[in-house]
Amino acid sequence: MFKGKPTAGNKTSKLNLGVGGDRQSGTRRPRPEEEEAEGEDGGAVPVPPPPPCRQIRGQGLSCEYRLLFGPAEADGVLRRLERDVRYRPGERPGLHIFGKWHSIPRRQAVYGDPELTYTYSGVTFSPEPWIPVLEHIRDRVASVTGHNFNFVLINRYKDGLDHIGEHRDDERELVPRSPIASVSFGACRDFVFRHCDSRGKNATRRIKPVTLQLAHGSLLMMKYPTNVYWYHSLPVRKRVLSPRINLTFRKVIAIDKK
Ligand SMILES: O=C(O)CCC(=O)C(=O)O
Repeated sequence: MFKGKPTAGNKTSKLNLGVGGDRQSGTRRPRPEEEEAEGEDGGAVPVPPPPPCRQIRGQGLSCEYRLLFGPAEADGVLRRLERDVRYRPGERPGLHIFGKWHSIPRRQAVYGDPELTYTYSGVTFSPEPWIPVLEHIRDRVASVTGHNFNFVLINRYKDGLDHIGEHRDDERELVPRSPIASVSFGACRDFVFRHCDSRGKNATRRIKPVTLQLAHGSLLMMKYPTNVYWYHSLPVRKRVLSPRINLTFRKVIAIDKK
C-alpha cells in the first residue's frame, strides 16, 4: 500500500471528504436497481454500485471527489504506471516562466490522441500514444463520469519535496467549459484551492482556501467554472516520503498553428 501522511493545514478549511483514506465507505444504501441484474441463466448477478461521491462547493468552486479504485487495484495500477510511463528527462530543462528557464520539482509526461498538442507554461508538448494502463484509467473515468478525455498530463512527485505551485488550468487548447479529471495514486497529498480574489498582497476579498486530501486511487472532477476563479497547488509536505503519481485527463481541441 502506498500511503503518505495527510498533514494539517491550519489556515485553510479542510474538508472531511468522507471517502478518504484507502477505504471505500459506502455511506448510502444502494438503490434496488443497483443491487442486482439478471444473469444469462436468469439468475441474479450483483452489479457494483457507482463509487460514492462528495460534492465540493464554494463561490465558483464545483468539484466531485470519489475513490475510483479500491486499494488492491490502485496498488496494481500504480505498479504499472511506475513500470510503463516514460518521462522525458533532458528533453527540456524545465518550464519557461517570465523569460527564464526553471527546472520543475517533479517529472512530467503527456499522452493522448496523435493530432493534439498542448502548451503548458511556455512549453508545447506532443503526446505519446496511449498505453494500456492509461487507457484503463481513462476508460474507468469515462464509465463513472460519462466524460471522454483525449489527453492526459502526468506528474510524478518522488516525495513530499516535489510539488506544483499555484496555477489555473486555463490553457487555450482546452475545450471551453470542459471538466478536468484528476486521478491520484501513491502518497496521499494535500491539494489546495485558493480563490483568485484572495491571493497575495493585492487580495480584494477574504475567502478561505480549501484543502483536500487526494487519496490513493481517488478521482477529483474539477468542473466549470472552478478553473476560472480558483487556483490550485500541491504544496511541499516534508513528512511525505513516498512517491505519488497524478494524472489530469483533459479534453483538448486541435489548434491549427499556421
Ligand atoms: O498533482 C496534482 O494533484 C496537481 C496537478 C496539477 O495541478 C496539474 O496537472 O495541473
